[in-house]
Amino acid sequence: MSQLVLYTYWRSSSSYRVRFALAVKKLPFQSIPVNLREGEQHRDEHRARSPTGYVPCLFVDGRPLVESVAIIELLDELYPDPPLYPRDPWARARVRSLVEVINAGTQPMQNLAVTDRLASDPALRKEWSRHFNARGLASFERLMALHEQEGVEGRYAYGDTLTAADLFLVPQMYSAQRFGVDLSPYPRAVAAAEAALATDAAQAAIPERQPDASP
Ligand SMILES: N[C@@H](CCC(=O)N[C@@H](CS)C(=O)NCC(=O)O)C(=O)O
Repeated sequence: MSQLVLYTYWRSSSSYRVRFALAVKKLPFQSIPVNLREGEQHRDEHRARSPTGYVPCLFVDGRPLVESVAIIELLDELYPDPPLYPRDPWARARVRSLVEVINAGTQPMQNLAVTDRLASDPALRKEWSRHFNARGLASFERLMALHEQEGVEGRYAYGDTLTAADLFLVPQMYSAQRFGVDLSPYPRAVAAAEAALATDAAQAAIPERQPDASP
């Protein structure tokens, strides 16, 4: 088994995705916190391991990798059981589109790098993040409805097995709640996130259970 070291921040939704993946695959890892509130992500020593200056960054046997999608795909290839993507090409692509709605279309808008540039007023920052979280969840909900029309059924984001789509949805739902998004227009996404959150893997990954969590 590889030695896994995760540079992470408890409230980082992208780190949450990777912790969730590691837990689904029952992979033990060492967790090293990078305090984003204190700007530790901007230090040279962090940039040396994470060229983007972001978390998460996962070291696998001493080799660093950034970007949660790439990290999760690598873990899925190194440790295929249980799989995080379906085998069928269309189902796989459907899961990837759910992943990208969050990864590319939602989370980047709430990132500190964006909101720090936008405004210092906390209320304005919160309203901005709330807007883009709601917009992203609306897309996710509509995609789930489309998949339903194609016959996809089950308690999770795509069918009855946890997939990468759940690993992205659960942390985004956590962010949406933090930003005070009204979740009532997104019943499919809410139900899927609740089902995924009830799993042991998600419970192990939740922000408040991480060693660096603070009030
Ligand atoms: N696309 C990247 C996003 C990583 C990212 O945005 N990380 C945030 C925390 S969730 C971060 O480190 N932000 C620090 C900053 O903006 O300064 C991924 O999926 O890993």
